[in-house]
Amino acid sequence: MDRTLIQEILEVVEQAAIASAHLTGLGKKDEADAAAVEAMRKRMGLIQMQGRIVIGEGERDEAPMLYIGEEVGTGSGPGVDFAVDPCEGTNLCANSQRGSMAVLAASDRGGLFNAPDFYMKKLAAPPAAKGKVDIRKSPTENIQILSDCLGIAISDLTLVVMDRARHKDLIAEIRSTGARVQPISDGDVQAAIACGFAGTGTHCLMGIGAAPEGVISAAAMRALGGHFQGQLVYDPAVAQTQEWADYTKEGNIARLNEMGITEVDKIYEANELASGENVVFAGSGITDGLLFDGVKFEADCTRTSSLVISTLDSSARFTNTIHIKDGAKSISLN
Ligand code: VTB
Repeated sequence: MDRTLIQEILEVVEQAAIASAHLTGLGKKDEADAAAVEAMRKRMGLIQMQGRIVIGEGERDEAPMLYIGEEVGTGSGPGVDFAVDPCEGTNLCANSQRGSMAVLAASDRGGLFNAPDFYMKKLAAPPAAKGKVDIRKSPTENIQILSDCLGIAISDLTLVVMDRARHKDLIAEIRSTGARVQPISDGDVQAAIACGFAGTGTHCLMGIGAAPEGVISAAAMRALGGHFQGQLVYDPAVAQTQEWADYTKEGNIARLNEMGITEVDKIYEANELASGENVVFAGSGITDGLLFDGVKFEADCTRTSSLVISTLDSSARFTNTIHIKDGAKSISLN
């Protein structure tokens, strides 16, 4: 991978965000996702690379585009692996709520963990707490460590947790320490990455979300120098999700084993989930969020706000782009 890829990847997420944004607030989450997928794939097709989807919309027989194993790009050039989530937070997008975005992570061939479509227990924290907090420790211990590392009183710490039945005890424990909980309905990728920057008001992400998106969060946090750990969740009693109503713990372990994951309780560090020599994260807002705004449609242009974090040049670029319409007459500065 080289630096020219940064600009290309930015355009990929911008195009996906614009496509989904046409459908925000219409209650059509599948359509919003499909539009983002199509736009992302189309723009990826123009990049001089031998691209490959390692995390995408699902297996080949269940997803027409951006399926796992799909080759993307022109077919010549560097080998690049992608983990994509063209519309992260589809419910947020469908309901025009804050925090949906088009995201992806890219790395050199073999540089992203091929996460199964399972759940993942996650811990994200700022760079100052990297390697100090630990997913093996209790939430109470980690909150004390966070407070010490950040120099912020426990009562001033805000921890983001997805608002799910499975987190009832976690939320109660966090509150018992005196720290604040910000429950979110969806979108733990944005919450994880927000921990990587000071001033976002988000100091930590704890709890269980989707595993594939954990790889995207890990790539961003590795490039930022923040803390991220993940551990696969295979017990339906822990995940407490309707989707696993007919699954058993033993069956899930067998599924993981079939995929080659035998150490099912392994704790993955950010640099194991995103292990390539270089990693790039890119996200573009569909709706407004913590890190950047969503797409704005105007008479003469469309505006996008995005973030690309890259180890290629150790940068985090916040970018506002004006996409000019044919015959535009007046484009305001902002
Ligand atoms: C979603 C989504 C998150 O995890 O909720 C999902 O909003 C899985 O959790 O951003 P549920 O099945 O309980 O909804 C994420 O996709 C990412 O980890």
